[in-house]
Amino acid sequence: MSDTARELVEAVKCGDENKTISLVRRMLSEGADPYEILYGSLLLAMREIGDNFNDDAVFIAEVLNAAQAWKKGYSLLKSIIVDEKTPLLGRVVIATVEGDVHDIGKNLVSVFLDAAGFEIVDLGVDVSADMIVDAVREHRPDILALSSLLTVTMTYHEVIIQALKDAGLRDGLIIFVGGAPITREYSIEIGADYYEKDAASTAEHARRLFAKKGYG
Ligand code: B12
Repeated sequence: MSDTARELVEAVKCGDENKTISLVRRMLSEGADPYEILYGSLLLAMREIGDNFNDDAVFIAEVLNAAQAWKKGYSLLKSIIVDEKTPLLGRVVIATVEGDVHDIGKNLVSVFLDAAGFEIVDLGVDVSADMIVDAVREHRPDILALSSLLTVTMTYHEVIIQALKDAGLRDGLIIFVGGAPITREYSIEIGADYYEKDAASTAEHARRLFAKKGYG
């Protein structure tokens, strides 16, 4: 890893937004690959601070500051990654489920789906089943992508799927679920269509589904 890449990891972990922005800008101007910056520094920083948090080495406030810095860096990369667009494959409604405010993973899934050629309707975090039913009715997405990071909120995916069935909106809708506590077995149990473990594999899977339909 280069000195600048390591410096960026530390800047994110310290929650230093200005330094994060200037280092990302510098790396881009020096020709670094945006995906390398994303995975090699920004996500590594969040993994490291997550591990520190798990080991009680940092407080939640520090994680939150790091997440803010992460967002700043990521917003600079997003426009570049998403600029490399392919033709529109379909529409995705995405949300973090009710009771859960974790959005770093969800945002990453959005960016990758966007870059793969999907139109994204992002409902944000802490989204209720009613809000999702309304959004599906309004936007008629091809894919609904649901995220949760807490074991107490992962059960809410099932509530959403039931609400969609009750509203007569489940048929024809492809539902992806994901987030750290979710497993493939759980996704099957609750009647979702697919589970994916990360943003890149989600985008690749979705792209393949739609390419098969002749859109890709
Ligand atoms: C950052 C963070 C926070 C930040 C969130 C900031 C933000 N804007 O997101 C803040 C400080 C707000 C926070 C708060 C809390 N947190 Co927190 N947080 C984390 C932390 C450190 C990192 C999570 C993260 O962003 N990971 C990086 C991203 C990129 O990974 P990811 O989310 O897993 O996403 C990837 C995949 O899962 C997948 N994916 C994600 N979504 C989707 C969706 C679909 C459809 C698909 C297909 C795939 C997919 O693709 C993503 C990208 O590759 C984790 C610990 C850890 N090591 O993971 C704890 C963690 C998730 N938090 C935890 C807890 C307990 C909390 C709090 C309850 C703490 C508290 N006492 O207040 C609150 C909950 C608030 C709430 N109501 O939601 C626990 C959860 C434990 C559990 N099993 O339930 C964890 C695991 C820490 C721990 N070990 O205790 N947290």
